Amino acid sequence: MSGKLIVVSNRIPTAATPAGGLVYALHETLRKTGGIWVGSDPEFHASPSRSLTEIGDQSAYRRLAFGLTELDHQTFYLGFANSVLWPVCHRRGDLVRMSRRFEQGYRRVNKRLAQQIFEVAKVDDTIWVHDYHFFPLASELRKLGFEGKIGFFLHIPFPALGDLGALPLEASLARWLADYDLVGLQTRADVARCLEMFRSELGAELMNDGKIKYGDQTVGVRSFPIGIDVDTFVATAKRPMADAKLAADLSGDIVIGVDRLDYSKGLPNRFRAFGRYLETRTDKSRRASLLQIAPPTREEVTAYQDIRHELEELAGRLNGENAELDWTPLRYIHRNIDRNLLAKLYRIARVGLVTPFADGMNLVAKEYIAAQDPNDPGVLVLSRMAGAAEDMTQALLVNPYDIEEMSEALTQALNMPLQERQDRYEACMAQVKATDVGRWSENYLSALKDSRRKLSWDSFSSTG
Ligand code: GDG
Repeated sequence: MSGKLIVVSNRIPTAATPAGGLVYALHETLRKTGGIWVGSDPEFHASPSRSLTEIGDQSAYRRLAFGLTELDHQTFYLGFANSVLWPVCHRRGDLVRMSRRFEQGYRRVNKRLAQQIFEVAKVDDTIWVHDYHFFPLASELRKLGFEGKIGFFLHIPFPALGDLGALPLEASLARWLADYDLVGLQTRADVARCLEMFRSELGAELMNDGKIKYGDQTVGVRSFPIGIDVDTFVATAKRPMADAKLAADLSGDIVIGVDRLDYSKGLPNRFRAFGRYLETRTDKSRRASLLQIAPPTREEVTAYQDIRHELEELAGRLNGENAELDWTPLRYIHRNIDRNLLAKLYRIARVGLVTPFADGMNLVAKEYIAAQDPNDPGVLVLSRMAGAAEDMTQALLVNPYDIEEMSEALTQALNMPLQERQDRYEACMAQVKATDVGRWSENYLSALKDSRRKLSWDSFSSTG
């Protein structure tokens, strides 16, 4: 890469070294390459500034924050991003809330951000844009005359053609994405849906090299399945739990679920399936517990308030009907817990229960596998609808709408012989290692470096 790397994501990490996950991987990438990370800072909520503002640690790379007004927050973030695009991409058209103000806010923020980035970007810089908040960013940058490389990575599912109909007419994902050099998606199924959209909306055609072509433009569309920082997670999970009392309290058959409290994660059906398992188990002396960690998210959006109420009611009923004086079948924790503790909880749990209705990838599935003791691993029960299921085929794959099937999978997982657990763990772990997040960002950036948006005359002649 000749110029500098500019990463754009909705939130910018403020800690000198951010803990875990995608944010950590991008931090590590920028630490090596140098460059700029652009994102919003919640502290700036009330005081938007016209130019990007330096925040946090600036030693290895620059962190530049953009501000959002209260109106931007309501219309761009809570509105178009999370009440239109998020439900459309997660096949929940019934939860879409339409408002012209949302569209205007989304366009306004993307346009303003493009201007702010344009002020700091040089033509040989590479811009890497993350997620659904910024679909139109490349189009806005191109309008300003930016000709350098711009890549996009979508972390959530790419919507099916039928679901795209729920978007306002002005919001054309095809036109927006066509202004990127490389569109990265999580899975091969996402790529197939994206190609279908390009064909149908722009009459685009697929070329031999996997790029798509329309008019005089090409755009690369490829899957880059995201993963976790495997070595760090394995090392953390291995360390013994500092709190001996907590470790003793958590003895027995623990089934673990860890999800932001989002309607896409399938939590009510998970609780129902666990209840069904308790009812149908033949050995009533066996007392499994579901430990569900579900930190709050987007609490200002009505659909998130509704799912919280539904879950609280279900949790109360499940414990009321099944608890004993000395046994609480469901522990439901509605707050964020420490990442190091999380790794150890995964390791203790006999089953990892991951049952989203739709999910770009699902990193919890990969974290659960990475945290296991290879000599005595637990079992991953995984929704077929999670992106992770495309490659982790040796998990116990379930239909998240089928309570009976999930309950049976729990019985199977809790009774699985050691050899089968080890075989399944090894197959899943091979996939977790193959998609390590460090390798993911390297692969993406190397593909972006080799990509080229405009079709030149020589590539016309080589493809006939
Ligand atoms: C989006 C896509 C895609 C959760 N609770 C706590 C906590 N977490 C951590 C998990 C995991 C992360 O949050 C969640 O990642 P997921 O991948 O499961 O889901 P989304 O947040 O929806 O992420 C998704 C991902 O982007 C990456 O591309 O896989 O499909 O929807 O790392 O461990 N971490 C801590 N305390 C908690 O209480 N410390």
